[in-house]
Parts: sequence; structure tokens; C-alpha cells
Amino acid sequence: MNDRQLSPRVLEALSGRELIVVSNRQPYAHSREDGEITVSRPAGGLTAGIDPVMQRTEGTWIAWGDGDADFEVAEDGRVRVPPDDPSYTLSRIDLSEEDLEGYYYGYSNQALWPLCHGMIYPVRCDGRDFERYRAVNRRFAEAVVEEAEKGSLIWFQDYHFGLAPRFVRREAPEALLTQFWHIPWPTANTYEVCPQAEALLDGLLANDLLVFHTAEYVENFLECVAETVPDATVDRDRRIVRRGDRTTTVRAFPLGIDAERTEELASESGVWSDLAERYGIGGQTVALGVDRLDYTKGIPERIDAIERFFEENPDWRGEFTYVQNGSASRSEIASYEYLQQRVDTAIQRVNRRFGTGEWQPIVRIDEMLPEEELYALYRHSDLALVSALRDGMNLVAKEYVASQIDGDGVLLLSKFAGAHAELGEDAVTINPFDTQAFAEAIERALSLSAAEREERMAAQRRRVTEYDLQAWMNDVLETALDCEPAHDRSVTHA
Ligand code: GDG
Repeated sequence: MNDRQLSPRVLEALSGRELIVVSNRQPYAHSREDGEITVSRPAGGLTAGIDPVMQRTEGTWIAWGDGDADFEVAEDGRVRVPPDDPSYTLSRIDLSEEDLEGYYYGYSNQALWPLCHGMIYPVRCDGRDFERYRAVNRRFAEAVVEEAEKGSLIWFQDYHFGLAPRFVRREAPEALLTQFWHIPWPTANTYEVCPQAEALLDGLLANDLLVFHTAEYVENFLECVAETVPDATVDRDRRIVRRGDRTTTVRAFPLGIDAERTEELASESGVWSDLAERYGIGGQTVALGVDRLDYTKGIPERIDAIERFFEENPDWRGEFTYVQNGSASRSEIASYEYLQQRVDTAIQRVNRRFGTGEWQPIVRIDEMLPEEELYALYRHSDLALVSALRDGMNLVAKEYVASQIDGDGVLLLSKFAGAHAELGEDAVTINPFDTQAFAEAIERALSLSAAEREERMAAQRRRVTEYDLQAWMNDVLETALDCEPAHDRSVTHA
């Protein structure tokens, strides 16, 4: 993304005030390789999208320094970035093994992640993890307060920072606080299992603006506040929460992707044949799945549906190949280790049952692909199988659509992914819990006429192009600016 498409109002506001972004992952990491220090940029559209905005505003980005040479190049944890043309400050927080254990692997990913996805079984809200989560949130908040000037716009990213806004609010009552929650918000009867339910809502309600991907998550959040926070007044029509003299505005803005850049990447020719050869992707027709190996993404459910599809459509053997691109994630957590074993076993089973000497029904790519290869895979796949059991948005669905520059692919999309609210009408909708119907949906997608495929894809491409990352950024930042005058900033509400 470049900042040319930011609205004049946002550009003007940002040139006059400091923007402080707070996220768990950092935009640049320094590591040592063969004695040399190298810089890498983590994959991810949002990080790449915020970076040019930061360059423009000369603000500060506060994040966990996870690179092994991060603190060698930083002074007091602070380093100027981008490394080749420094224009803003990256302030790195050094987390110990114990911090990571309690804050990241513990409370963030064993309590909040499953809870917000409505998956009660793996939820573990350990009070000790929560204390570490609180302590780490406080450290991030202290770093914010150190940087913040009067009127700074502070933008928290995600569920790692449920408590930090409250800590900042106490110290910097005049700051404008916004948070974007990347994952779903659960229903009230799911949320109530969390023993720290009220403390978390107290943290989040310190924001002036809280943004989710969809209207459903906003409604769930307002319902949870109404049931959990006794002194809060919830106005469902205006989607605001009042507490004492302060107001939190709650909005749905579905995160978009940089569609222009995606199209450029997908247009690079020559990449696909090398990739297909390297991984042995045979067959005329290709379906893809791209996800971190996470139990919310419905990967075993997808493989079961593919197995059923081959059982019922043996003629497709040798013709139809499913490519599973998924790198391991959060493997330290038992539920993730178990998922990875389930995926291994299922892939082996299907390949043993249906594979031939020259052809494998499922090709597995375990490593992170460079972007141009990922986008070549998107472009050349006839089907995309997005079968999340629950997903905040699912950017893969949007990236697939934007990569369909030939306009004839088919997106099979779970009705439980946030992306379904925008793309569901023209996608082939699936319920990943129903193996038979999922297998039949694959069959149906393969039998759509070229005209129908093109019509559906054109409608989806319009949506992804019109409401892209730039449009989303304008909505979030303009709404944050609108939230400012509503407060009397002379009083701190603890
Ligand atoms: C969370 C929410 C929400 C994947 N493999 C490769 C690769 N990727 C990139 C994709 C995509 C990203 O990773 C995955 O994004 P998702 O949105 O699908 O999922 P989460 O990681 O779970 O993200 C989700 C999102 O936050 C944003 O708010 O949509 O609901 O769970 O961008 O392209 N990138 C490269 N190689 C790979 O092999 N380069």
C-alpha cells in the first residue's frame, strides 16, 4: 500500500499528531546469520499496510523484539526503520521465556484465542497466565506512555492487548485510543466461561474506538458488556458503550487487502511451472488450502471432504490435486501438536488410498512460500477451499479472489469465516462440519460453467477491489478522529 490513497482528512490529521501502533509482531526483525546481521519482514498484509502510514507520520511502533539480534542494533530497545531509509521509530519490548510462556502461549493463545473462536474445549484461563498477561500488557502500556504526547493517536492491534488500553488511559487521559480486534468476539454464553471476563472488558472499554471485522462480532461484544459490566450503559442502536463520563464507540470495518499489489504479484509469469514441478503438483485441476496449521481453520475437515470426494468421484483420480500450504504454528501448545498429527495422518491416509505411482491427490507444502510463489499458486488454482470452523476474517479468501486475474476460479467459503459476510453471496458456501455436503460442493464447483464461474468471480473481485486495505484504513482512522471530541478529557476514569 502507498499512502496516496489515504483520505485528505486522515493525511492532514496524521501530519499534525503522533501515531503510535502497538502490536505483538514487529514490522522488521534483526537476526544473525553466519555472523552477519540481516533484516527480515514478517509476511502479513496489515503490517505491510501500516508501515507506509508510519513512514508518513514519523510515529512509533511498539512490538515484541523477537529477532535474535534485535537488541544488538537497538539503543534502549529503540531502532529507526525502515533500515534502508529510516523514518520512524520501532520500540522493541524484550520478553523473557516466562513472559512468552504466560502472556503469549498461555493467556493469549490458550485462553483468548479458543474462547473468541467459540471453542470451549481447549480454553485454559489459568490465573497465573493472566497475571503474566497483565504484567506484559502493563510493560507495553508503559512504553506507550513514554512515547505519547498530548493528543497522540494510539492504535492497539489484536487480542494480545486486552488490558493495555486501561493502563494507558490512567496515565494519558487525553490520548485517543483505538483497538482493532482481528479475531471473532464470542456470544455471551461462551464468553461467560472466562473468569477474567470483566477485567478484560474493563481494559477494552478504555478505548475510544473498538473495531471488529463484522457486525455480528460487534453485537456479541455489546451483549457481553451488557451482561458483564454492571456500570456500563449499552446503546445497541448507536453501537456505543457509556461508562461514567467516557464513551467507547464499537464498529465493524472488515479488513481489506492491498488488491492492486496482489494483482501485480499474481501477474508475474514463469513462477508457476517451477513451483508445480518442484512440489510434484500433477493433475489438470488444482485446489488449494492456505493456512497456518491451526485448529480453527478446518483442515482435517477439509481433508475428510476430499477423501469423500474421491470415494464418490473416482474418475477424478490423476486429474484433481489438492495443495495444502500450511506451516506449523504455536507448536508448543498441546492442542496444536495434536492438530498437526491429525493433519499428517489424514494426508497419509488419503494419499495411500487414492495415489498412483505418478500422482498424489494431496501435495503438502510445509514451508512459508515467498510471496511470488504463493500468488502464483493462488492464480493457478481452480478452486480455493476455505473451510474455517470459525475465523475473524480470513484474508486468504480475499487474496485468492484478487489473484484471479483470469477471472475463472471458484471460492468455496465456510459460512463461519468473517469473509463470508462480504463474499458469501457469490462463493460456493460450505459447512465444514458436514463432510458429505462439503464433498458435493467440491463436485458442484467443478461442474460450474465457465460463464457462471466468471460471473461469480467478477462480483467477488469488485468487492475486494472496492473495499481494500486503503479504504479500511481510512474508515478506521477517520472514525477514530470522529471519536475525539465526544469526551471531556480533563477527567480520568479508572
Ligand atoms: C488473523 C485472524 C484475520 C500464509 N501462508 C503463507 C503466507 N500466508 C499469509 C497469507 C495471509 C496470512 O498469512 C494469513 O491470514 P489469515 O487472515 O488467513 O489468518 P490468521 O493468520 O489466522 O490471521 C484472521 C487476520 O488475522 C487479519 O485480521 O483475517 O481471521 O485469525 O495473508 O497470505 N504468506 C506467505 N507464504 C506462505 O506460505 N508469503
